[in-house]
Amino acid sequence: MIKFPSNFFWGAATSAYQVEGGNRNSDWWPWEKETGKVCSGEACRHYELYEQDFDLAKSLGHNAHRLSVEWSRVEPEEGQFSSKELEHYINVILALKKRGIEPVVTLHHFTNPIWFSRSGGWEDRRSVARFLRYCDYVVRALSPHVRYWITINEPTIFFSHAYLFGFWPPQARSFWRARAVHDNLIAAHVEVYRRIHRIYKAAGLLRPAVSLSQHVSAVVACRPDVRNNIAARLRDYWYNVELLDAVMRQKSMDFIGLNYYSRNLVDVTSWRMSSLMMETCQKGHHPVKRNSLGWDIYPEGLYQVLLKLKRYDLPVMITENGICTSDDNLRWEFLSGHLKNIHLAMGAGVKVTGYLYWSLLDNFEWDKGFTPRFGLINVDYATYQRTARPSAAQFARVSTTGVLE
Ligand code: IFM
Repeated sequence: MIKFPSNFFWGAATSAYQVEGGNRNSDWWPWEKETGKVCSGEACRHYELYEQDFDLAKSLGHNAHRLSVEWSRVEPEEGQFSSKELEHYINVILALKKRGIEPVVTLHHFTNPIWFSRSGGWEDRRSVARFLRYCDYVVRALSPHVRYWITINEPTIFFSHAYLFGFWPPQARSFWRARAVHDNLIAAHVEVYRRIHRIYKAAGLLRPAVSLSQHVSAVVACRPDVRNNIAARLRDYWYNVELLDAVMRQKSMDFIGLNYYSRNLVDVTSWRMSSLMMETCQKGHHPVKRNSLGWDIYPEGLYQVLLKLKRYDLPVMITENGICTSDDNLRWEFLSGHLKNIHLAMGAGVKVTGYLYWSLLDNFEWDKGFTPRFGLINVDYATYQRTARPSAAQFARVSTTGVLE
């Protein structure tokens, strides 16, 4: 039996674009149509059904919930803010608070307003001031109700997928463009971090806790030869550590928001940069179970990552961890396996403050569409009917008692 602290945050995470539906002013919306990808469309209709979804979260014993504000709703045209949309997010936050659920609010989760993308996006140095202006507007309004903020979700995934590997809009494949975005995201995070603290201080509010959500994978050399070891070190630095180090140097993290999913099993066949950066074992060495997108299930990696983060000497909140699968027994195996490793890491001195499963609902998984099912709650996309999965009830037993049997 494993016991977690009584003040532990238990819950799930979502992001606006993936669940709300109807985000027409976001850059993903036209991109889906231009590229012939699956359209996010109505997504889960969470924009209308959020009360019902939070009732479910409450009934599942959640005491925290991570959500994001969709920038393109709040500022659909440059400098023109929508008080109606802001009001919506205030109501969403109040709906959580009414149910005794602590909101963890993300200000940027992959999507941008169309006007922003068309005027240089994150490559443009003006992006920092633009993002700050939007955050200022949102934070002033939500600050009386929110203590936990995530400035930017998975900045490393964002700039690599959108600017380096060309998977997501604007589908660039350029090291230098990605680098410019990387630098601007860091600057934006630091500015917003400072602005949030200033706003709370001026209003005499309790000190907020501000972070970003960093995607960290367990980088493991398949065979420990020189080339694999070097590639593993480089990858760990590029994808996991560099950005974290940069924001830490600027003292702009009150806790670490950690998104952990899988391992990266390094097996490189050449010294080419692309191999060093991306090549993984294709030979089925060290086999483990996988999720429906083919990602390795590797719970011990979470323990390894948490121990690495210990050097920053900050509390860690798991802001995402989850599995897409059609096998709900596997979901529980995944979840309980990761919880065990969190507990082990806590025993080894890592201060973990909460666990937010990705995701509360099945949702729009970006370029992969609606097929991957990450939810504790099944969404029937024909009727928008929600049904909690058995794993959600198993997780509820942990979240309500703090005990994992
Ligand atoms: O769905 C995404 C989320 O938007 C960011 N983190 C990873 C999840 C699963 O791919």
